[in-house]
Amino acid sequence: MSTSSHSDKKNIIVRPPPKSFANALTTSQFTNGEKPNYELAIKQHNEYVETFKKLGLNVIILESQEEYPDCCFVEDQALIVDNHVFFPITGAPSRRGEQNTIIDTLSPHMKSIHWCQELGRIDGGDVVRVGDIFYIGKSKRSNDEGISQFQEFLKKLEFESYIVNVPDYSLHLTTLCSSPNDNLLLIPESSKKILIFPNLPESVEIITIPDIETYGCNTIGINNKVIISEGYPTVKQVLIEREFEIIELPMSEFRSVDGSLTCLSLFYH
Ligand code: CIR
Repeated sequence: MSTSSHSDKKNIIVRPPPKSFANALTTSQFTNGEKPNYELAIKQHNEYVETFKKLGLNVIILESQEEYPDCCFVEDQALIVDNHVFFPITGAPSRRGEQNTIIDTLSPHMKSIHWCQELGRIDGGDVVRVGDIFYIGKSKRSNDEGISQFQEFLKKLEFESYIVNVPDYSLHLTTLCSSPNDNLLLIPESSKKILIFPNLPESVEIITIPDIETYGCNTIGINNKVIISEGYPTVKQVLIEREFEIIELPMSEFRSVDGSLTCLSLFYH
């Protein structure tokens, strides 16, 4: 979702977590190291899928892959911009094989296909689109080479893009912020000083959220609705005040391995 425009959300690709999900990578930013529970993760993933079905999207469900504990985090494996795709080389070597099924599923629907070249590294989770401007996180998963290749791809499509440094304690840029519509950016209070978004249009309102609700800053907007994680009252309140309809989803098991709402999907039209 982080690269799709708000009108792009017609088809969604998801993949349920595999039984090996307890071995997913984690920074433990959001937990004390406890492992996710597979059964509960499947239940939460089903709720996620049902939500998009109810919203009228065409949901494409890929098969889980036992050999890839992180395979449910499909967002990292493709950067789709207006049905043009850039396939990244993801920062975590253990996750690269997840991409093959995504390439096969997406490619027939794309207007053009572009490939990250060695030694570029970039994860889909490092890209946040705010209206027609792209912010690309420089994190431990994305390097200068990968970022500049993606920026070239965006330039050909006539989009502006800027680099935002992601603090070491966070996995991705999307771990810390989201733009539920073209004119809003949700970020945690302490990140406001660290995350610099160059050239942000004046029409964009930055809403700062208490640090204790950092995880809740990752949201998915669809028209006047916003999907948020359950248990983040300030996030909920600020969005209600701006007249959004809120859909809350339980995300505890994905949270424990740094996975937010946007990480579980890829959108195209
Ligand atoms: C990982 O470390 O790669 C996974 N455990 C979490 C990936 C989250 N993806 C995302 O932010 N797009």
